[in-house]
Parts: sequence; C-alpha cells; structure tokens
Amino acid sequence: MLNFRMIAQSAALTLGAALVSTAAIAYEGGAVAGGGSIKGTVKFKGEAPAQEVLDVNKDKKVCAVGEKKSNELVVGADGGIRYAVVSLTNISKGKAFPEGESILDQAGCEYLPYIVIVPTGSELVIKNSDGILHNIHTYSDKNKAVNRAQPKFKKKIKESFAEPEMVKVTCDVHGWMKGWLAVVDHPYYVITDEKGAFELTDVPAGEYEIKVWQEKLGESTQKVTVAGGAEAAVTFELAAK
Ligand SMILES: [Cu+2]
Repeated sequence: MLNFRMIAQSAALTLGAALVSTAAIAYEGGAVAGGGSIKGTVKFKGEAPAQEVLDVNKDKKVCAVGEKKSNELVVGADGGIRYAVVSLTNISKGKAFPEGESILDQAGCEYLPYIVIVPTGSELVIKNSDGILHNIHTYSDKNKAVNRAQPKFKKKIKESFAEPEMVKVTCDVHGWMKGWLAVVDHPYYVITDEKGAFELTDVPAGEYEIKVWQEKLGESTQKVTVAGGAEAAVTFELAAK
C-alpha cells in the first residue's frame, strides 16, 4: 500500500524527470562567467531608398500626428540599417532572459516599438494608448494567428507565442499600421539602432553563427569567434534584392 511519503516521493521524482527532460531540449539560461561580446553594424549596400510616406486616411485626429513614414527599410546617414534583427543561431546555454514584460503599444496609430522581442511562452502586453478601436492581426508560419479587436476602453490585452519566428503585426482598422514580433527561444537577439549598430553581451566564449534578418533585404549569416573578456567585431552588408 502506498503511504503519503511514498506518494510525495514519487511525485517529486516525476517532477524532477519532467524538469530534466525539458532542460535537455530548451535553452538554459543563467550566469555567464568569462564571456565576451559581439559588437557590429548592419549596413546598406548601394544607394538607400527614401522612406515611403504613409497615407493616414482614417481617425485623423488621433492618427495624423506628424508625418508618418514606413519603417520597412530605414537607412541612416552612414548607411546603417535600423530595425534589423541580429541573433546567434547556435546557442543553447548562456545568459538569462532579461526581466520585465514585453510591451507593444499602439500610440498615434503606430506600433511602438516597431519590433518587439518576445520570449516564447511569455506574455506580450499589447497596449492601446490611443483611446480608439484597433484590431491586432498577426501573420506568421508556425504560430497561431491572432485576430483581436481592441476597443478604446481595452487598455491592455495579452497574448503569447509558442514558436520562435518573426511574426508580422497589422491593424485591420488602420491599413498603414505595421510592426513585428521577434519571438525568440534564447536571449541573444538584438535590434539595430538608428545607426545600424548592435551589441550582444555576455556571450559565453566559443564559436557561433550570427544572423541578420531584415524584412526587405532578407537574411545573411557569418561565423564569429568570441573570446572571454574580448569584443568581437561583425559587419553585415545587405543589398536590395
Ligand atoms: Cu489601428
């Protein structure tokens, strides 16, 4: 006959086994000792096109605050590309995910920020700061599509995504609104700034493949070696397709 202690022991064993089997396939995050960093720039090769001006033709009182431009390809004065996603493709153990919520705001009928990093299975908080109706609609290959109205009184809704991939976000009410979710299964993802610059920190020493993704220009990969306490340099050059 099973007594309470035996049941408790068996439950603990089952739980332990479950944790071990999950850890074997998932990313393992923790403290990184003796890591290095990767610093670099994503550049546009050729003559940069101008940003397209968006046609804000609805809810103008709230939405037409200043001129809105497309963020699909933003190239700075020195040729740096903003809003490119840089990541390591072959890392299974390293730093922990940063704390805090992933937030996508709808403000002035724009998605802010344009690209949000969302760890798989975590909650994405979708805010509506506008006080008008938005309808979030996502497009991707591996995750379920989200198609949800967010009326003016719904200041916050939450969604989560199971599979790592880039998820396109649009609004069914305002055709010009567009953004991206970078759904990620490890924390070595970064979005380039207005100069096209990026930095990945606390990378365990080792050899990696580093990838850049840009919605108009596609993907490119390189090999990079990270030494403890050192900064590895990487430059990507992407040309128009
Ligand atoms: Cu909208």
